[in-house]
Amino acid sequence: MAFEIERVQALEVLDSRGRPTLSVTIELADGTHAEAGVPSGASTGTREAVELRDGDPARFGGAGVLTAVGNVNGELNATLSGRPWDDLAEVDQAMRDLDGTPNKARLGANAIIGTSMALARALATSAGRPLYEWLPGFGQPARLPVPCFNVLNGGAHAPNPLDFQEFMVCPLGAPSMAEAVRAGAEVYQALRRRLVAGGHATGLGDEGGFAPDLAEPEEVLELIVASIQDAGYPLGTTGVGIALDPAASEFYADGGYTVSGSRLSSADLIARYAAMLERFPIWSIEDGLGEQDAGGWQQLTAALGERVQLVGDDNFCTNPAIIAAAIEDGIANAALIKVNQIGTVTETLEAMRICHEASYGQMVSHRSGETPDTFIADLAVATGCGQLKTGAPARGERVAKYNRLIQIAAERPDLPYGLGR
Ligand code: 2PG
Ligand code: MG
Repeated sequence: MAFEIERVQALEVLDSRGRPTLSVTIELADGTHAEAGVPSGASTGTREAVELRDGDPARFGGAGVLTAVGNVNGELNATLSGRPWDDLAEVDQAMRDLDGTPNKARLGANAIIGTSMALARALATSAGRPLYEWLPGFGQPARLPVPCFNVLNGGAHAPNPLDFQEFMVCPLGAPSMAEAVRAGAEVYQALRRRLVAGGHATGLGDEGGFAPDLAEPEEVLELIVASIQDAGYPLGTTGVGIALDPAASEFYADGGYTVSGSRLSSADLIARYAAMLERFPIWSIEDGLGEQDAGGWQQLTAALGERVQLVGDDNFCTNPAIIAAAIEDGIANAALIKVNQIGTVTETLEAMRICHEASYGQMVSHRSGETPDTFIADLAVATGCGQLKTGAPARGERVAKYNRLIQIAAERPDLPYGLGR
């Protein structure tokens, strides 16, 4: 059904790291209002759509977004308002055309994704439907995703000596969404007790996970396994499994990797992961190798792709064309899905469709810089992808997404929970 946009407006607000981001508000001609908060990453892929920052050192150390705000209030508002549109995809395409660059560098992917998310939400509201029902799927029936709780932070998200960025606990065997969130929270509290008992600091990283002074990934994995057991859950598919995001691009340089001071080749790191799979209930590894290391990724996929989910993030950037090429090249078997990495909701859904058709998994994801916006919880449910990572079961901007899943589960008790495979 055709619709008209009355006005698009943006404000410069703060994200969860205290850095500026955009809040975009859309008003439709029928009076519907909707708002969206734009997320922002720290460990970013080089081929991500461009997040436009002002670069004015006098404001926020150059990180201000007033130019992007001006682009929403100016060009985007002028182009999108006061004419009929058929659907979200048509508006998303119009924004891409207006931007005119391949990576949204002129208007800013932050300006465009905020507008796209706000419009999706406005159209759902206008249609009287929850966002998770309104968002168009692509053949996978809706389901409640396994929440992947990032309980221990390192890498670019914490100042500790840990090179691996994310250690997630995933209640694969939970009987329901609410029980899954409970399991994540109980393991998190058990981990806090273990850290305190071990004399470690319990300060938090950017995604709400603990950031103790530990360097060896295996030491962290031992602590997490013990915490899952303390909390009374079985390990692995019947209980709580572990997912890793080493974010290896961040510790790759000059053709090799540096993990807790040791220099490793791609083959060494692959062997290290293989050994971890023997010892720990790991079911998913994201960015196990760097985005610069396509050959290594092929070896990784050939060596471990049958045993574990291998998720491309920095190397895929939620980009439909890049993912399609990687599928051809035998790289990974799943993609991380971040709306701001590609910059429109329509292209995000296209990336997920391409994965689905190639039997690649899809894990919807937050960014390390977030707002209380819960769009990605609805996106994960609507697309039936079965997995959502959105930080620790702590800190408002992370918890908001998990609480939204609990709300959706209560509204729709008919929806199945879990990975769906
Ligand atoms: C990642 C993300 C989210 P960032 O690497 O997967 O956890 O981090 O938003 O900093 O890119
Ligand atoms: Mg990642």
